Amino acid sequence: MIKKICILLIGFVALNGAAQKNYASVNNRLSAGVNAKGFLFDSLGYPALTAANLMLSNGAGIWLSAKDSLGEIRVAAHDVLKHQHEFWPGPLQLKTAIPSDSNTWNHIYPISSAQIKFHRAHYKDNQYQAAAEILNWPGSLGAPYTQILAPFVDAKVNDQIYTPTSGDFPYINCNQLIYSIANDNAGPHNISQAKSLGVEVHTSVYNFNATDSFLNNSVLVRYVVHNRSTRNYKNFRLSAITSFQIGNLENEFLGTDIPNQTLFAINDTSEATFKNKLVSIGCMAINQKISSTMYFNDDNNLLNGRPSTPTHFYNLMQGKWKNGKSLGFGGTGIDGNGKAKFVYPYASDDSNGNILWNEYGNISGKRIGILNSDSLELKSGAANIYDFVYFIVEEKFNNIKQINHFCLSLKKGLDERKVLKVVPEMGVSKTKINLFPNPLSAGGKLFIEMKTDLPMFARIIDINGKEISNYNLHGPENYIILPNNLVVGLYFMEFKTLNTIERQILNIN
Ligand SMILES: [Ca+2]
Ligand SMILES: [Ca+2]
Repeated sequence: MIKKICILLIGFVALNGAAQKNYASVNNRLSAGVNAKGFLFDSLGYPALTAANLMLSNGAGIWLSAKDSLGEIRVAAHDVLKHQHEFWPGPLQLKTAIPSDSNTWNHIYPISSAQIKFHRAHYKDNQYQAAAEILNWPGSLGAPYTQILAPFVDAKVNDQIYTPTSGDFPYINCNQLIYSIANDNAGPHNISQAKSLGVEVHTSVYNFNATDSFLNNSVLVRYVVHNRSTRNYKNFRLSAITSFQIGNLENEFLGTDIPNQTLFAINDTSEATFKNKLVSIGCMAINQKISSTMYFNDDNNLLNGRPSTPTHFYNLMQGKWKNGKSLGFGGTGIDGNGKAKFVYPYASDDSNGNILWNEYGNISGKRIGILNSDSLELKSGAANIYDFVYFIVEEKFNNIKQINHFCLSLKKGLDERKVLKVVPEMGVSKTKINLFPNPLSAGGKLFIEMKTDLPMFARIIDINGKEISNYNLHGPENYIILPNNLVVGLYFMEFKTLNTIERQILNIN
């Protein structure tokens, strides 16, 4: 049923224009949806995370925090309980962090590799009408906002302006993707009661081709946080917040797989198994060090209840209870002994002698997990990237071993496909390219070493700018055989990728 809803939804998007929608989902074995506030959510029957007919999460998002130079705590939060967020659709103006109009920007941007392929093959055709998803891709914007919003390839003009009619196309490295642009500056922060950070958050939800069973059971969520304020944040943090619900009942237990940087939930056995399998869902941090995991309950408990002040959020994001008390090792974490940084780690906590601590002695219920990244500097004008993979595991058992096994295989699959490579989101970073040998002779083998996995278009041009030959390059190491008829003299090797262009002198002797 849910899968049908998702397919119908995408059909609707295609017919009526992607820009008119503020919610869409990517579909695989695991489906995920996102809205224009960067929230993976469940509203009007649209799931945050599902597999077939099975609900896995009814809301997932992020918390951001930092102290400013005056020592004041700043927070921006998604509220996984009431779905009233401290994020609004649209970008912020550079430096001033003035928000765009939230209503105008109340859109998400779904795109697929098939749509891009079709566009690239047909954009020159007579009568060709590009799909709404291609036309509406938020590639470029310009002053007073950032020039490049969502990654795209400047196919012909290389002017950093997204013009799909002249062959520009969205850049994605997965099967389906939804892009969402939000900010924390367009309204009051009524959940945390904190001042805003002045950040623009670009959320991408990816899915992958179904050929890899691990990737097929996963979606990747990338948050790129751009600091549009004039403040430098020395201890910026991002936490992934997930309200878990596997199936119909809120009867979950939490767990942390520390070596795999994963927070997960499992169903207790009071709920029927699904086709004789037990289902677990995990959230794994990919590119950031995780400093702690926590949870909170939907109640007024002074330690592990709902956070409602800037300090509450700040403490929880550092692995402490909201009143500042340390997480205890054992029990529910509020009544345990000693200190811990990770909640319910099974036997994966080295700092506590790998003593087993899981949740099986507790009463299962509604579980809201907090996966805390370590603090990082986020300077004015800079951006940090945070990748998380949500995944589903269906096994006969519901313990940490299956999570561990899945995480290792998933990481291998992601690595092999190079899906985690970072796109230069700002579109202005130069790629380091080394040519050797240089000088060399006509007909010789020229090695090109470049620190990027992005597809690269290269050409040799003479000093008058006339093209001699051109090449498509892929991967970090390449070589080309120079034409035999190059006469002695100076040339340029020109390299073009996404929105950047770079020339190097090539000396033929
Ligand atoms: Ca262009
Ligand atoms: Ca359940």
